[in-house]
Amino acid sequence: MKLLVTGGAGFIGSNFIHYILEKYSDYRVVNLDLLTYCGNLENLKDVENDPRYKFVKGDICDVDLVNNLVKNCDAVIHFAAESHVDRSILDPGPFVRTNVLGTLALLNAARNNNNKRFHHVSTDEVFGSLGPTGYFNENTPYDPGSPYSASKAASDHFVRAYFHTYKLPITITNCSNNYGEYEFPEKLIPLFVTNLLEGKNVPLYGDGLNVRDWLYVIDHCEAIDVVLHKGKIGETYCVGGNEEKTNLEITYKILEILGFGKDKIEFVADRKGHDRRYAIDATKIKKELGWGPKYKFDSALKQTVAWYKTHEAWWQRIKSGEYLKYYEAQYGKK
Ligand code: NAD
Ligand code: TDX
Repeated sequence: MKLLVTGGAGFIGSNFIHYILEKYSDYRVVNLDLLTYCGNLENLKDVENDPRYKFVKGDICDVDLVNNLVKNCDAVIHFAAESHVDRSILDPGPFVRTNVLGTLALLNAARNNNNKRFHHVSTDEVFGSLGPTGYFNENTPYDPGSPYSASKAASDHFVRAYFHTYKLPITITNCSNNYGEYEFPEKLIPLFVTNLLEGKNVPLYGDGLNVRDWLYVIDHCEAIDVVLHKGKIGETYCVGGNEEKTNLEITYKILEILGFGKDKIEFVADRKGHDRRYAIDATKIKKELGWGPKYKFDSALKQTVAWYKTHEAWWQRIKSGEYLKYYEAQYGKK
């Protein structure tokens, strides 16, 4: 099988490419990535010479390019996105462009090339915010709160509309917060870990009591694999780790692993429109496809923290703003 993976140089996409190449010796992967600020080919250094893997630098909004790439693949696994909520609050424009128009360009390419199989990677944030009880499931109405989640919700609607209208063979996964290796250090866990390793404080928004459900990235990759191969066409699957934690709890765990005290916590102004709680009921994917998370939060968090400790050069290059120079030296001018 030949997969077109979009956004494969990002956090989840690079983990997915490693996962697929390790699991399926006869699969080929083409990675289409624009290498925006968070796309990083260093994440894929160990597969760059693998004859089953090919990197194409390009934009998912480039209609001709995506048409050619989609034509030559069996399935599209669509990760590429602007993914950071705080950036979407500062400037929603790029989120609409990539997440909505880019998805549309890929859908049209899939439709124009014999209705190619299309898997769309989405988020639980499209459902909005929960109160202290209850869970999101596949029937929860969409109620996105941030420009990021609004753009992801719009892309989900287009994907579903292409199934309804054109019978494009799609599936969608709506997943909770991922953590693990290669996550860009602007998100909660890698930001806090690397700040502490640099001797800095950790900026906790508001009262620190917002709740997220956390899933180790390899469990997410496995869920996508299962849906790609066994999922029912036209269906959505909610994916979660059943590991609800407040941000304060996560912070305490990271402080403990790294041997720091609570004095490192700096309560800062809250995120605008900060969703209070996300939680996923993943019964459908468990019952219908037999998927469930294999990793436990405490041990996988320790493993993740250990990775950041041993990969200081990786995140230092990003955090010191050296990444662009590094990239150009390694791979030529952008
Ligand atoms: P990321 O920000 O780490 O990576 C995104 C990748 O997309 C980068 O490599 C970037 O260069 C690329 N990209 C951006 N714009 C592009 C464009 N126009 N053309 C081609 N490539 C482009 O994101 P991530 O955390 O790996 O998330 C991947 C997907 O999973 C996203 O669709 C996101 O909405 C979804 N998701 C993420 C999480 C999470 O916790 N991180 C949870 C659920 C769903
Ligand atoms: O500095 C911080 N301080 C803080 O308190 C940051 C960066 C975050 N937070 C809080 C905000 C959230 O309640 O931590 C929580 C997690 O924040 P992020 O890591 O920014 O993730 P979130 O906004 O929950 O979104 C993530 O999960 C769902 C991904 O970025 C999305 O792409 C995905 O769809």
